[in-house]
Amino acid sequence: MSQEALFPKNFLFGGALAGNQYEGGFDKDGKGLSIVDVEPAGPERSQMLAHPKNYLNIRDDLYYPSHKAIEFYDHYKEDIRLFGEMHFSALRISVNWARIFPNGDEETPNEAGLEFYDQVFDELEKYQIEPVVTISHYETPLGLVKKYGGWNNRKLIDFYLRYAETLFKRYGSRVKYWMSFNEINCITGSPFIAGALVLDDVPNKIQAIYQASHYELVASAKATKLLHKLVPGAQMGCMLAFSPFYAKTCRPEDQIAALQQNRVTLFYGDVHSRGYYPTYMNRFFKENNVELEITDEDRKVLKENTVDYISFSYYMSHTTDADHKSKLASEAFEPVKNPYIEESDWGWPIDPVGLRYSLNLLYERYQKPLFIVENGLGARDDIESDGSINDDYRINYLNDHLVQVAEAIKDGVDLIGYTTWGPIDVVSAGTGEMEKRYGFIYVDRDNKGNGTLERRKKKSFDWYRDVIDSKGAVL
Ligand code: P53
Repeated sequence: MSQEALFPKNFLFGGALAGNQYEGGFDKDGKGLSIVDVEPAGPERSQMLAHPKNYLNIRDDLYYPSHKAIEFYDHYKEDIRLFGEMHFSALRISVNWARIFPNGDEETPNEAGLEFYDQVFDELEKYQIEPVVTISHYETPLGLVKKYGGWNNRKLIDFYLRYAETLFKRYGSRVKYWMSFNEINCITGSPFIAGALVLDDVPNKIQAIYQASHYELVASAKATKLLHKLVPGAQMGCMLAFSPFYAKTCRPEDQIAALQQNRVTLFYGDVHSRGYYPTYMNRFFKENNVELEITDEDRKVLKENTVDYISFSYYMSHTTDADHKSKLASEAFEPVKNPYIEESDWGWPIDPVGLRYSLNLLYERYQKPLFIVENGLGARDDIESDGSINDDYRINYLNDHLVQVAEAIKDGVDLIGYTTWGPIDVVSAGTGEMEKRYGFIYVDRDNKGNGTLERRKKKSFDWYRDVIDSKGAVL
């Protein structure tokens, strides 16, 4: 126990969610299909994500967990009350794009979809929980894939802006912190999830991925410009999945490998924060036959509309060496084991100190406020015979990470807040499982969609409330 407050008074403390992973109601009140709504659970999921072409229509023989998720759509009052009981000061949510523009290319928004979020924001206000909003969290309308080919099409910039403008006008008075794209760098490893790209038949995938990245970066800059114009005082952040790469040894070649591997992610922060393409990309593009369509207007928009803050998810660190360096992030996961750290049941390295390292690295590089908008442990939970759920492993994970966050603040890092991933159990984005749980609140639903949906507090529920109340003194 530190016995002193470790976090500043106005520090935002809470949880983070994405519409498609908890709302359910996938076709309610005029919502269209999003890309997630055709991502099945089970072994087909990874097949689908790698080769989506033949999976773009709903099939009767597959189970799609986003369709029902945990049915927050009908339980939002109960769930937000529980977040209020933990004394959250912030909740990060995403607006589910296809609720607002069902196919993505309509001229006018779906009013019933907008009303749902009015109600969610009303409920959050009751408990003085500040909403933090992701505009696009892996849920591009499926119509934009089928008709336009996803983010490889420049037209998506305008569809995205129409959607963003609708949100800024409707909710601008209630939301200060916005994020343009969740884990934008994940497009390099998961082009369907993060870029709505179907690359089954595309020979130069790297070309396609970086062209789509460019359009997303321009869309983000244009949305930033619009936000600043429509809602003075509101802030736009970029959002990175940040898992730093360590070099396996002090061999100089291994250090270069780690440097280059980190740039696969940092490229997105660099453009968002500095407003121009870093020179190290020239060589990468040349060596991979990538030629991007970038207009003078794009360059101007990027330059003039950099982000206000840098947000990121942190779950793990990675290790690499000169023999294992790879071009795209997904290929780089776990090729080299780090003997100094343990792994979760899903093979994710657990490295609290890596979070302090990341905070320092990002703050030095960008000199802008940071916001940790995801962190947590996905684990199986068991209910004891007395009904309790003793998730000490989750408490330990979060405790150790928060201690390192406090160290980083002492190091001088300017940090807006910390929101844990999935404060209530939700569908896993990567695997589609319900039983990879992150929550302080257990939801009775299994991998196949069975269960009563009852909400039950885990041991970590009271622990997190005490952390928030004491501003970290109990850590
Ligand atoms: P799940 C991979 C690596 C790091 C973060 O992930 C990732 C992913 C994608 O799976 O995604 C973020 O549910 C994402 C959330 C997601 C969360 O991490 O696979 O922003 O939507 O649920 C945890 O365990």
